[in-house]
Amino acid sequence: MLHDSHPSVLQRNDPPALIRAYRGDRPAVTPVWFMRQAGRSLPEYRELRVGTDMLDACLNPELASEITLQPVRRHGVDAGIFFSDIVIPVRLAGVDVRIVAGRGPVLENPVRTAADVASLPPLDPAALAPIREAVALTVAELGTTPLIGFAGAPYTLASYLVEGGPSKEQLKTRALMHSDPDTWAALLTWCAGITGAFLRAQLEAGASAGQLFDSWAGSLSLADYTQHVAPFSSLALDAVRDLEVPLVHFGVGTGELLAAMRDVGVDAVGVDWRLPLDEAVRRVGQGVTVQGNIDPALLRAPWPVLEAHLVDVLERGKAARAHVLNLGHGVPPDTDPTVLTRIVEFVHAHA
Ligand code: 1CP
Repeated sequence: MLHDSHPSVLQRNDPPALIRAYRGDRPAVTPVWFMRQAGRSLPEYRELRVGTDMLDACLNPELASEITLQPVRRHGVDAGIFFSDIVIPVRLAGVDVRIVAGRGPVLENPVRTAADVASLPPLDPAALAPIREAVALTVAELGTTPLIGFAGAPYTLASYLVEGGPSKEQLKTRALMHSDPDTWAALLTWCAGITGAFLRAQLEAGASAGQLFDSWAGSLSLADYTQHVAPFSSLALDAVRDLEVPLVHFGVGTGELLAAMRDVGVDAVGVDWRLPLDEAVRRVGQGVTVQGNIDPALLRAPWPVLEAHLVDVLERGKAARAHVLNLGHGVPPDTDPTVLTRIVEFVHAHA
């Protein structure tokens, strides 16, 4: 019967290694994928993107789907990650945000006052149609390889809205959190709503897992994170909990926050390169899977140096209930993609 061979049915009966690992059932071979595996490290990506604005590429279903598939074909990774951006739901709500090459998301009018927050527009669910279409196209092509959907966590999204662009320490954002807690709560509630809807659209269209990127949460104290940020990350994930797909929570420099990030209610936590995985496991316990944490800097080291690092990461990952190998942050744009393929081959051969 046709519907018996649909990928989601196959996955329910015999889940792929990645989904098993996220759920805590350690597969024989460690699954591997790379944050930012789609993108500028691939010549085929650079070629496809010529003449197309970043956010326009994300909203073109055929293009977004093809870019998502490129690294899966090339590297044989255990998952695709949907090609999009955390600011896509901001743009789809009608906020003027652009991605400036070499810089990142930039807003014409930053959101800083109670009046700015009150005038943020709602996200019309119909606007998510290109996302649903791109995911459906991609899942159909991927067959049994799972697709990971993702969204930005409310704090990281809010930091772009308040700062107006990329920022190292998010000073204005963290000042607003303390100076005007009501405006802060309204802003993070808006972010949670749009980002939760963006993630839900991907999961409903066929993505098999969801990753919440709180990339810049590492600049927060544990107290600020717990009080002013975590409740809104949890709210964003409430939008998808009924779908019962595995959820992953990642940030950079979040060693001190890992247990609090786990407590938002996820199946796996992503760990950057600063904290050895066995120490991360000591902090989060056996109730979650860990994901990480190759140092992206070592992608340019001679292979024997990188191989020794890989072995170390794989061995430390054995402290966890299950481990998904990834980088500690995204693939740097100037990475030699053949190194990524070699990592996948090595991890798949390493029991
Ligand atoms: O022209 C280009 O190629 C633009 C570069 C680029 C790409 C390829 C941007 C701009 N976004 C993306 C795609 C993207 N963004 C993906 C694709 C899927 C994949 O991983 O292969 C994902 C998951 C994101 C998510 C994203 N966007 C995050 C969270 C992940 C992370 O790296 O921490 C963040 C913080 C953004 C904002 C953003 N978008 C783009 C850039 C350069 C940035 C970061 C800017 C900054 O440092 O503040």
